[in-house]
Amino acid sequence: MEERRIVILTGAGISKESGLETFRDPDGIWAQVRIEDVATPEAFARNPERVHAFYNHRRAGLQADAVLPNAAHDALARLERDWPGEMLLVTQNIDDLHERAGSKALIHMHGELLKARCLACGAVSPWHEPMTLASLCPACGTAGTLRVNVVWFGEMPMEMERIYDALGVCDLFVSIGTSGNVYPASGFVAEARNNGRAHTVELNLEPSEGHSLFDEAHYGPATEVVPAFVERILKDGW
Ligand code: BJW
Repeated sequence: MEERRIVILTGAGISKESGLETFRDPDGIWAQVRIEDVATPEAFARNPERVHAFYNHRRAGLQADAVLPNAAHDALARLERDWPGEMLLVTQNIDDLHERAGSKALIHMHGELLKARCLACGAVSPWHEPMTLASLCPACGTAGTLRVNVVWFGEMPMEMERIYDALGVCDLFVSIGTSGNVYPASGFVAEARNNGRAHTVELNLEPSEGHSLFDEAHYGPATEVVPAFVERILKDGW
């Protein structure tokens, strides 16, 4: 059991109880704004102020005092610390709650809200303030060339080679708090199954799009089901 490898995928549901909105729940972000207005390269080219405003609002929300890692983020950080084998945490979330909880082996496949990318020089820099068309790139000093460092529809998610390598050799794949609507993350469970040895587990509030592909599932709030699952894995494995 000691050498066994774990890959965990998280989505917006894990941060819901920290006070951040999901996307596709009835009260979620996509019920308030249209994807094509804020989350595509075409939207940014057409109306950068609108896209900046959308992410400025979410960036301020993420930095509110009340938004903190919850028991599910804490449990995954503990699993990484205490698991004797390898563990990779892949998050679709652009918040920083996993790192604030202490996770280290972490990939933000859809980018990070608290970073800016310069379209002139390519530099990625920490960014905590509102972003405007007058903002200067901290690396090259150019004005008007910054965008939030996230992955919009039609763009390639980050570090895909490293993710597929880990899925190809993992013994346990756990999907947490994601609806399974967005490719390529929605295909990770099939990729893990195809390696011929992975046990696949879904932890979510409700069955996701791909629920039938999981060997095991536990439904409930992340702050309850994730700590309980981590406790069991550390004690008894799977
Ligand atoms: C709880 C809970 C609690 C609630 N406890 N659980 C047809 C046309 C055009 C494009 C496509 C197409 N078909 C496929 C595509 C590709 C497209 C895609 O998938 N579109 C679909 C919508 C159809 N994908 C892409 O374009 C991606 N790129 C790509 O494919 O490149 C090509 C390529 C890649 C790899 C290999 C080869 C080629 C890029 C996708 C970028 C997604 N970007 C966003 C925005 C990021 C920045 C931002 O945050 O603003 O990422 S969209 C949004 O969805 C965000 C999320 O990360 C992502 C996933 O959402 P998530 O996390 O699943 O949230 P929800 O709300 O959907 O679900 C929450 C779940 O939690 C629910 O199940 C709840 O029940 C649960 N929950 N409370 C536990 N307390």
